[in-house]
Amino acid sequence: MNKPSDLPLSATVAPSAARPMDAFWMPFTANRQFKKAPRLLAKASGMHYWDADGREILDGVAGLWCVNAGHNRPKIVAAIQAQAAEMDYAPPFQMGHPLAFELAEAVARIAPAGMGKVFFTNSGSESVETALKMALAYHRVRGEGQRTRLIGRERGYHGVNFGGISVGGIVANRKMFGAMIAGVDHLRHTHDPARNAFSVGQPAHGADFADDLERLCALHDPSTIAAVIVEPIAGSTGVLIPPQGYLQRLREICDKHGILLIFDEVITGFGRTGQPFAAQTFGVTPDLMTVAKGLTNGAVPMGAVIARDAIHDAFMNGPEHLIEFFHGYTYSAHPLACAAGLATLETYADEGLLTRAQQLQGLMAEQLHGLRGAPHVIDVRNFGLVGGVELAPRPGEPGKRAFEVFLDCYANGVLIRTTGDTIAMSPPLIIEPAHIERIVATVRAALGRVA
Ligand code: PXG
Ligand code: PLP
Repeated sequence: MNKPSDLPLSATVAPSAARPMDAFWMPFTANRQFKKAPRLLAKASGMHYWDADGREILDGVAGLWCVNAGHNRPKIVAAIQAQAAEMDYAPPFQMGHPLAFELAEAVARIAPAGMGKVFFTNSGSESVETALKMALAYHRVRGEGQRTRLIGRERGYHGVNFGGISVGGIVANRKMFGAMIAGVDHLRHTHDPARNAFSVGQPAHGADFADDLERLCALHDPSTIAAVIVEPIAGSTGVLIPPQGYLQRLREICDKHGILLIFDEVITGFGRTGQPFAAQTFGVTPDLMTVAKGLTNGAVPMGAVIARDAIHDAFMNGPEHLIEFFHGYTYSAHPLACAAGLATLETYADEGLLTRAQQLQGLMAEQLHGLRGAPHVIDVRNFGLVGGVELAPRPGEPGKRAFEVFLDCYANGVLIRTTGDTIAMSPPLIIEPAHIERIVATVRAALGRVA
């Protein structure tokens, strides 16, 4: 019998009329609008998706910033299939399986020096909750349990669980959910279009935005602050590139006051910026790093917190029979995810993908900044293989113009992502120059068509 992937799409996907859509409450989706005109993906390979009608769509966002090696890569597919047949599940508490240890070693090998400990989760959101708890507990095991405050940043996205939305700075993700966790404050964001619009790569102005942390230290007293969490590049709030010197300054202030620095590398991890992690690209080593997405190429849900050895070691001092960190998930280090992760890291290494953005970022920058002057464009931002194109909002209808650009591009066979009125691009790292040109040309044509 044919494998499903050998069958024509018409045989694998029933016509939409036959498929009721009422039961699925879709995440981060305008459900009623979507169900009136669904966009259903059915198949994927390399740089492309195919929709339910067999139409080819060029993937300009690596799924959702996660499919860094491109879709359905043979090693990854084979590893997941083989592991599913060999051992479906192994309990992660007081038990282990070899692939979990192998994957942790493989992740530690590409992490910044001194960050050699890997705690597995199942998503970016869970990685954030884990890192925040790790930071609080770290201070407590060292006798500084008074450090309970967590500092996030305006326009930060750290997933959707309670800790993540509390330190996060996206109003829509917070306003419906009450007071959230207590003892959280926020740095101001770094977006400064008046000085930095159309910057190529890192903006020149704004290292001093990091001094906002000194203001919060003065307000709360630094001895009450456990950790600061920021995305090296903010993705979900419209691709905000750190100003030159900003991350260095944050690191210095954290060091001065004994505050842990957490980089949320869920989007920037695994090659997006031209090094395995943005920490390496920007030359700033955090204390904890949250990752997910590209860890398994999006093929099986998995995340991780990568910790400095010294943080892990601080927990390892009680009696040996006691659990050191009361935290973990049923599916931490799931065998299928570990198999996918190992095959993903092998694929990245085989093809040099973790540094490939270095070769393509020049073309990416040139193409993206070529959109300056196109209708509605008020800013272009880029770094590595990430691009953001910000549009002037249509008066009274924030986000609608960008969403229409998204629909127009999709109709013309290119998948992009929009957040507010910013178009985001984050293609698989296997992208070829002609694909970059096609994505940008499709966006340009769409900009010419939307009102
Ligand atoms: N931190 C960061 C920095 C993220 O970008 C998460 C945490 C949460 O990961 P999970 O796996 O729980 O979703 C993310 C996720 C978008 C978009 O359109 C980005 C994300 C998720 C959904 C949409 O930019 N990033
Ligand atoms: N809720 C209940 C009742 C549970 O028993 C568990 C785990 O055992 C959870 C939630 C947490 O689930 P997970 O470990 O998949 O995050």
